[in-house]
Amino acid sequence: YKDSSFVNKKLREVKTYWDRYLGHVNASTPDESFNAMINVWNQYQTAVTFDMARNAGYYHGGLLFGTGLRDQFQDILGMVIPEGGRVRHRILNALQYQFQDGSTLHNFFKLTGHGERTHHSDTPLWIPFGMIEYLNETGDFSILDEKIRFYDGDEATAYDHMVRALDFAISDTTERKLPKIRKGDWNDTLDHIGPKGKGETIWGAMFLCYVLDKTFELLNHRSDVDVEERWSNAYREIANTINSVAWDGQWYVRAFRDNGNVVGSDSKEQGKLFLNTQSWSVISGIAPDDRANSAISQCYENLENKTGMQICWPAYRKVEDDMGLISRCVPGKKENGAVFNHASAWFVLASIMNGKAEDAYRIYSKMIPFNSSRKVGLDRYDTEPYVYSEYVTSHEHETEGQASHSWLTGSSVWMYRIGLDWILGLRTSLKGITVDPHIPSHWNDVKVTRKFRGKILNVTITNPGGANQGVQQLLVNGQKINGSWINPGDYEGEIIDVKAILG
Ligand code: IFM
Repeated sequence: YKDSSFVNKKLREVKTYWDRYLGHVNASTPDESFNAMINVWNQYQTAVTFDMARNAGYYHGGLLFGTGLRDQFQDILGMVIPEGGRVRHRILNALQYQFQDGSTLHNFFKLTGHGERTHHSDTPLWIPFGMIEYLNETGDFSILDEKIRFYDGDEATAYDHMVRALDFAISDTTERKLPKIRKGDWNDTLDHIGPKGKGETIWGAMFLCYVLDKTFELLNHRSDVDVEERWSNAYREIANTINSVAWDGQWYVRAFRDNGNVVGSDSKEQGKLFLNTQSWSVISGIAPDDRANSAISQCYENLENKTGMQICWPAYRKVEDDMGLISRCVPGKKENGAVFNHASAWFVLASIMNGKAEDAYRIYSKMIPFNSSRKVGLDRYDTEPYVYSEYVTSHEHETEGQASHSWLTGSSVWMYRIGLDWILGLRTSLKGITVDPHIPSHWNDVKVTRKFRGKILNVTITNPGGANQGVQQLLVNGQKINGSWINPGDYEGEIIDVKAILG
């Protein structure tokens, strides 16, 4: 780097790399904060998380403490759009940490190839989650035939790894067929609810239903009738059980402890209402309409803060030994009642799915770091105002509005994909991509460019009647199409022109 022409060459390469990377998605809406996040900062954070933040950073040394399998499979959500090949490699690499019975290590150490088997109940389920996301984006079914060794020997195809993960999760359940929470679920701080192997996770049950549902298109595509029948039955049985035992009257409870004592109920003094079981009751499709409406409304009523949604309320102020770390965290921070961005993002998704696009956008917009930091002032916000942080302190603590753990959070990829897939509405599946926006009513004339399976989609959304959702007309290359799915392979040329009219 002593030679300036070499330096200039390298700088050009860096610029070319980022232009190509960021060139996969570009949105133009009336909200400049939204555009700046989707077009630049969100995508940048996705890359930093994928390559760096999980290994070394301000808060976490992945090389030292291990890389989480659950985190790996979510991180691909953002990266799969520009770098499908790298994601393919990462999925196959992660599968080597799975056991023959379908269970997995919870985390692994990149430098040694070893890891820890903690028995977090959700970890195996992120395998099918990530696999389906990869297939939806790329349509590359060849990954399913790749053979990978299990951590305890023998090998099987990636498809078989996926089937074993789900079969394991279905079998690791209590007598009434609810997942055992064991060492925790997505929420790492619920680590003492089920040490005896009896405690149940209701969020985990909903997540299991969601992942089962996510696989049906693939099972159908492969005509895997036996598995489809087995898993459809499992879905129905678990969904029915949730609805018969986990409805608290106004919302869904969060879990049951080893001794059957409920978590997340109005009857409790602390931790009455947990955000995740309300969001996932909708995302998983298990909630009947009246319950879904009540669960979502209760969240707006009790959990909305200046910077997003609080993860639970009221925060724990007394230690509960049969809850775990959550009740030892500072009230209003971390999983103990902070605005936990990852969970808040899922609420935005649920709220959109529940038909509340306008309210959902209010929450989405509050969470955009430019806006959160503006509300409380940079001195209070503390972290980079263009990066999602794991959490922002809620009103339950005197330092309300203080952010922490920037870069190191799955919320960034979820905010990116909820913005792209649900607000702008460009959702992928095996059969292609759909245009189904859920936007604030005052947005008219939105433009999005998105690369997808070797094509460039130039999408224009017009909204003459000030609607939130509902495409009245979809034109592809000037032709009105029936239905809402676009298979890019059906069109000649690299550029596909799409016009959606809301009404
Ligand atoms: O789900 C976890 C994640 O794996 C690590 N950070 C905290 C999240 C919630 O507990």
